[in-house]
Amino acid sequence: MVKLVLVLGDQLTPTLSALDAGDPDKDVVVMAEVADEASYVPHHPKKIAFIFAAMRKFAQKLQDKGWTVAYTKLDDAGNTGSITGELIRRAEEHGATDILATEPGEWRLITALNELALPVTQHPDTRFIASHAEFETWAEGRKELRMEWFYRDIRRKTGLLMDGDKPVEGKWNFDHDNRKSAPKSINYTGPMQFTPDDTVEEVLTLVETKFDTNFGALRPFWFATDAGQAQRQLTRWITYALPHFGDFQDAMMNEEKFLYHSIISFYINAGLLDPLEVCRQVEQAYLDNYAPINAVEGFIRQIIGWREYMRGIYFLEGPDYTTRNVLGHDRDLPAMFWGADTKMNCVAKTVSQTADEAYAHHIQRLMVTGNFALLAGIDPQQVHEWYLAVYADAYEWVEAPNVIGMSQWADGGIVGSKPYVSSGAYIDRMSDYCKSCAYKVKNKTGAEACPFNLLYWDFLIRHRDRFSNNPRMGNMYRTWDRMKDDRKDAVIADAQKWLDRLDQGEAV
Ligand code: FAD
Ligand code: DLZ
Ligand code: SF4
Repeated sequence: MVKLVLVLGDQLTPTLSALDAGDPDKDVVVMAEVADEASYVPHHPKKIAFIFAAMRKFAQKLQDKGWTVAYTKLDDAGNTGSITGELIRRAEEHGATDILATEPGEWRLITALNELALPVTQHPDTRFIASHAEFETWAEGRKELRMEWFYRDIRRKTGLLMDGDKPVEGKWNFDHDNRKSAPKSINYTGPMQFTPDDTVEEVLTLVETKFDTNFGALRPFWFATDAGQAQRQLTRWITYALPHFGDFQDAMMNEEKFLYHSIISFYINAGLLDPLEVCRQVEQAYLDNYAPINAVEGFIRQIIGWREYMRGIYFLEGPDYTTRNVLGHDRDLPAMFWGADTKMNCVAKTVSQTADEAYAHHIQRLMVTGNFALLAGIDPQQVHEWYLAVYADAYEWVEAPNVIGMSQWADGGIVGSKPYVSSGAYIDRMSDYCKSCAYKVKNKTGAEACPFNLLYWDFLIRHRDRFSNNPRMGNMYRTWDRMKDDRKDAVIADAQKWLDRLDQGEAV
């Protein structure tokens, strides 16, 4: 009996569990570009183009290997517009009665597949290092789910950077060495840029026609769209940038979008690169004495630590995770997130590079746009939908814990023991943004004061009851308490004035 094998746009991996469970001689692979997936948030055009182009190339690869692939293009006549609709249509067409799937990375689709009229077997996504059961076992009975402890278990499990049962060089974490501020210049020209071939060009024309009002620039389009190209980017990065990755991991620069970052999250998350294999290649650079331990450990921790941990949290916490709003924030996301004018140089730079590339690095996401949204009290669900839309690596399983948890503290501290908030001083220390900003980072009050300086205190005071007993935040409150009353009054009044202008739609 014929079965359908569903392959989603972020499941472009030859060893996918659903493909392993199918029979290339009998079964039919279903892949579909559908309106529902392309519009559940207004995805960045580069993200849509990347996924469609990579899907088309992956479908061709499967065909070359002997699979029958029922591929639906977005503008095909008969396209039902949803994954479930396409499964039903293809089941009728091929007389299939069963569907094999790999568990999607979003509750919405998991539920839709569970509710389908046809029987669907959802196989575990074995591209991750920790299974749901392993994460649940690790989490069980713990008071706090701190990533660092989970990460150590995964180091032991994979043997990465291990010397027997001890971490190499005697330490698990070298983050202390990874906080250098912005250098004068960067000795790396960024990710490999691929000229669109005929397949990519056809997709670009389609995306241009159908998604012309979405936020972000489609062209120039330079992403890798198959596994070979993605590996070339990884090799280029290991060769030219990895040795510097650790040092400048947290730095931000006006004229540098990519610094020494790997720019492989699009590719890993879509399935073009295998996370463990990526880590093994990076570990090899350390074993060959090519890259220092702080760079290599820092990078491997992002993948086997943070990436796996975020997925664990998403599935542990369940479908309501994205709606959490422990701090009760309800301000609308301001137009500056969609490219409207702002005088805040750090926000303007982060948003404009996001519009250009569907990419911003971790610290820009966390300490510029995320920090601002949290301090200003923006509705976390709107923040979540923005991140899900604008970044080419954003799928709910990884985006939501990063945004709802790490960045907005809307989950009440499951991901972060304290909120990631800072005044302008942090941004000034880690970037060259403040030098060319209309605001003055040294000013703590007044019309020219950096808004981060005002909003930082406003946030801490608004949430004093919740945070003043947090041992990691006591210093902040002690600093506030030592300030003169007239200074405190000025900070809070100026913060309110600034927020009022934001609410009135002024280009603040
Ligand atoms: P590098 O800086 O070179 O890091 C290497 C790799 O580590 C990344 O490719 C990624 O696979 C992994 N990684 C690093 N940090 C994280 C993390 N916190 N969570 C998961 N993986 C991580 N990452 C996504 O993949 N998708 C998202 O939707 C996403 N949303 C984010 C939202 C916020 C508010 C924040 C603070 C972070 C978010 N991240 C997300 C994590 C991180 O910003 C990106 O993984 C990283 O910027 C991708 O760029 P890179 O490949 O150059 O990464
Ligand atoms: C993100 C995305 C987009 C834009 N389009 C499609 C699509 O047309 N077809 C498809 O199979 N997948 C797409 N995706 C990826 C899915 O949204 C993703 O599989 C789920 O969000 C689960 O992670
Ligand atoms: Fe951002 Fe404030 Fe610096 Fe301006 S002064 S770039 S708003 S941190």
